[in-house]
Amino acid sequence: MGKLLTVIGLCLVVLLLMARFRSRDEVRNQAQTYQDEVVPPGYSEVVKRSSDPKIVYLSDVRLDSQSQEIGKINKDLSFHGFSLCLDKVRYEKGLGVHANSEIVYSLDSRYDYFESYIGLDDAEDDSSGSVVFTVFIDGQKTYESPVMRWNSKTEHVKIQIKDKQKLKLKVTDAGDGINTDQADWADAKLYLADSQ
Ligand SMILES: [Ca+2]
Repeated sequence: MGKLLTVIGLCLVVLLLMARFRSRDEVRNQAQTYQDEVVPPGYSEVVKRSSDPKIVYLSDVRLDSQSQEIGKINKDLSFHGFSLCLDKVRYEKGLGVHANSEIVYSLDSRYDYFESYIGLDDAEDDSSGSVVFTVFIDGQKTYESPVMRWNSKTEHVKIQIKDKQKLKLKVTDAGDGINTDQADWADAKLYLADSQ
């Protein structure tokens, strides 16, 4: 009887160990699948999160208000929930939006610069999507992009915001409707003022 209990006990231990290793494999497989989903083939260049303490990513700060004609604004993912990708470059940080969208942040004189890379997300390649990005600082239009389509080159925006109070980011449909107007504020960030 004692031997039988020992054998049963050993079998239980083996079964528990097998289950543990299987669950680890499942987690690994899930991670691989997730990776495969979010990184399209051919995307080797990645703009990663900076470790510079002066940099604050918009996707990590509280926004004042947001509105979007369809769906929700995504943080660090495209509108459809994949990696933010512009011109075959993948960005770890940023905002995935869809026209027409508007996001407002309080600056409270805390920052020196706003910076971002912008464009129609690569998921919309060969589509009829078209958007215009606009940046307002304290109610004044400070930047407006050209009409950006799937084959437009990524635009780089860097605006001084020293002593400013409000930042508003808009993406509009370029006047032809919002069909496939999936756009990215990639690597969108603020630089803390020197006195911070
Ligand atoms: Ca459009």
